[in-house]
Amino acid sequence: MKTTIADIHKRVDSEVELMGWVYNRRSSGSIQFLILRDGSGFIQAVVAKDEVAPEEFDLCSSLTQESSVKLRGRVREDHRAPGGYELTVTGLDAFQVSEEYPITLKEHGIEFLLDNRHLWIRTPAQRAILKIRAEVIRLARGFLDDNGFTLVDTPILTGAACEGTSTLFETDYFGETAYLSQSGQLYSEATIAALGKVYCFGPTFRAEKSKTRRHLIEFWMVEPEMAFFTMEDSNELQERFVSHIVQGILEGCPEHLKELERDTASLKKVVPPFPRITYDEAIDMLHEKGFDIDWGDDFGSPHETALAESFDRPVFVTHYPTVAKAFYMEPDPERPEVILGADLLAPEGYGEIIGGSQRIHDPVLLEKRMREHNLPLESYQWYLDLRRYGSVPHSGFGMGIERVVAWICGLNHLREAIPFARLLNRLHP
Ligand code: NSS
Repeated sequence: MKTTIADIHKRVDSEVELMGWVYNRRSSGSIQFLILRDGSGFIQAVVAKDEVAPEEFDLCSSLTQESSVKLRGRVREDHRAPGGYELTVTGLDAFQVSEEYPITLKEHGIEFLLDNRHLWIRTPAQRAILKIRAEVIRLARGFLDDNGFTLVDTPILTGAACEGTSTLFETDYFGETAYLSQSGQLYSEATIAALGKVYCFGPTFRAEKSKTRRHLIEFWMVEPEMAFFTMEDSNELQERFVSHIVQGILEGCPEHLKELERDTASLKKVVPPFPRITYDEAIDMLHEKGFDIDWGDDFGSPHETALAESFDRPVFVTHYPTVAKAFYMEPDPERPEVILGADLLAPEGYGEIIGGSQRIHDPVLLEKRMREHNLPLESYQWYLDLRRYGSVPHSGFGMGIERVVAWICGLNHLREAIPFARLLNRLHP
C-alpha cells in the first residue's frame, strides 16, 4: 500500500510502499540504515542483508545522498526512533542514484547557497521556513475570510504608481508603458464600494536600488482595505490580525520552530493591545538614544530597531510627517503636517511589518496632493472617480509576508523567507 511518512502511524505492522529521497545512509556490515525523506517527514529504514534480494542489497550500498527511491517494507512502532516509527525494508528500487550532492553538512557561504537555492530548499531548516511561510499565509487569509472580508485579485500590470515613482519596474504594453504592481491598494480602494471590506494578496514589485536585509525586489503582500474605518479602527484590526498569525504558528508549527531553534518566549507575548507611540514621541526617543535625526525624516532600519527595543511586542508608530509619506494618506485635520497613518514595527530588530493609513476621501485635497507629488493626473482619473461617486472615509494596510516570516522564524535576512528571492544582484535560479 502506497503511503507517506506523515501517514505512517496509520499503517503500523502492515506492508507499505514509500517513495522519497535518501537523506543519509550508514552501513554496519550486513545492515544498512537509510534516513528517507519524502516531503512530509523523515523516517529511518533498516535494510538487512537477509531480508532483501542480493541485488537490492547491492543497490542500497550504492545509494548516495538525495538518490530517489521506492522502498517496500513493514512499519514498526519504535519509541527510540526519531518520529516514533521505523521501516523494516523488504524490497527497494531506485528512480535515480544521485550525483554527488553539492550541499553537505559542512558550512557553506551564502552566495554558494543562493546559487544552489533550488537544492538548498531541501534542507531541514529551509523546509521548516517554507512550511511556516505557507501557514502564515493560510492564517492571514483565514482570519480575513472569517471576519467579513472578500478576496479581490488586483492587477499585476498597472498603468499608475502607488508607492512613489522611484521603484517602478517598467515594461512595454503594446506601445504603452505598463508598471509591475507595487501594491494592489488603489484597486482595493475601488472594490470597497462594491464589497465593504476586501483584501488583495499577491506578489508586488519594487526596484529597490539598495541592498538591505529587509528589502526584496519581489515580495508578497496582503492588503486589507475597509470602508468606514478610521486609522484607529484599522490599528485595532491589525493587532488582532498579527497576534492571530503569531499565536497560530506557535500552536500549529512547534516542530518547525524547534528545527529553527527559535526562542518562542518573545512570540508568546504577541497579544493585543500593542503599544502606540506618535512619530513625535519616536523622535524624542531616538534623540535620547543618541540618534542624529530631524523631524520630517523617515525612519531607516537602525531607527526602527532602536524604537522597537523599548517594547516587548510590536509597536505602532502613528502620525508621521505628511512630507515623508505617500500621496493618498489622510492628513490629521487638527494638525495637517502629520498623517492619520501608522507603521507597525516588530520586536527583536525585525523592523516594519505593516504600513497603513486612513485614505484621503476629499477629491479636491486628493488632487492637490497628487499634483504636489508630480503624478500624471490623466492616469489616475479612475482613482479620483472613487472620490466623486460616493466617497467615504476608509482605511487599509499592507503586511509584507516575508517580513513576518523572517520575524517569526528568527531569520536575519529576508532572502530565506521566500522560496526564490529576487535581490538586487540576483535573478537566478
Ligand atoms: O510601502 S508600504 O509601507 N505600504 C504600501 O505598499 C501600502 N500601499 C499598503 C496598503 O496600505 N495597502 O509596504 C507595506 C509593507 C511594509 O510594511 C513591508 O512589510 C512590506 O510591505 N515591504 C517590503 N517587503 C519586502 N521587500 C520590500 N522591498 C518591501 N517594501 C515593503
